[in-house]
Amino acid sequence: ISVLEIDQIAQNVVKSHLETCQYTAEELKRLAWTLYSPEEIRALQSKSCEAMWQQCSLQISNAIQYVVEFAKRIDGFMELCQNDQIILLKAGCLEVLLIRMIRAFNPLNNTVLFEGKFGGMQMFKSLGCDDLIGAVFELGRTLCRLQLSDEELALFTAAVLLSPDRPWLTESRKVQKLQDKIYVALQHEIQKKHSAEDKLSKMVSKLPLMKTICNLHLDKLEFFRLLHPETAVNFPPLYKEVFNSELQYSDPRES
Ligand code: 4D8
Repeated sequence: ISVLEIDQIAQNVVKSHLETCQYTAEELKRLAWTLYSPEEIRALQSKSCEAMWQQCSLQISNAIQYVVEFAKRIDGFMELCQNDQIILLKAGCLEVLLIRMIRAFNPLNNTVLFEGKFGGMQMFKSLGCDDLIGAVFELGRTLCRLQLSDEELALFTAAVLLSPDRPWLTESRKVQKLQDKIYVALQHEIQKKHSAEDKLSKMVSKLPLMKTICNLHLDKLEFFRLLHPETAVNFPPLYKEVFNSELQYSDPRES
């Protein structure tokens, strides 16, 4: 593998990331101090659990669409068999969202962008998932400390998406080769910026917490479905498709 090839991979992944980010870095900087007022926070907190779940699933579903588009633009992804494309997206898209979240996370006051304004974790109180939300905000804080550039974010999310160890992959060797190249490009990018040499291992060390969060989210969703089946059937199709536990055939790329 040549330096030229590494550069081409980095360029393609970074371009795909920037084209599918929904907010530019400048937009986010401008928005960073647009906070929900205490009254608005109170209004969110006094929503019913069902309404807040509906609202969050809609936001997640919207953000997933951009992740699907990101995946499609990564060289090599569309050359994988359809089965594997679906497996990688289903398994990886929440992790990608959680990494992308740091662009919309303000560690100075522990707030995150939600429907156009920033708010702290108390805004999600009515979900009844304080442990999940606590873990998400903790991840936000620790990832922000790494001060990742958009280039690093792009390559890291691509590497997470192209994880060869997802269950039921048929061509995991092919996925492995793509991921290897992306990690080489990421290491190269880190060296170029003269960042700490252990930055990559610090990034990788956050993956277990992300996996925990994903599993916690699935547990919460399963429980919510039992309590409020009539609300859960009306969740956005893409959200249902990505997080359904049934082994039924579905393709998040088409929603
Ligand atoms: O660019 O699309 O505008 C989080 C959701 C981010 C969940 C979204 C959320 C994001 C997860 C709403 C609820 C991450 C951005 C905004 C909405 C990812 C929590 C916060 C996107 C990056 C920040 C900014 C609640 C967007 C984790 C868990 C959900 C349940 C249904 C229990």
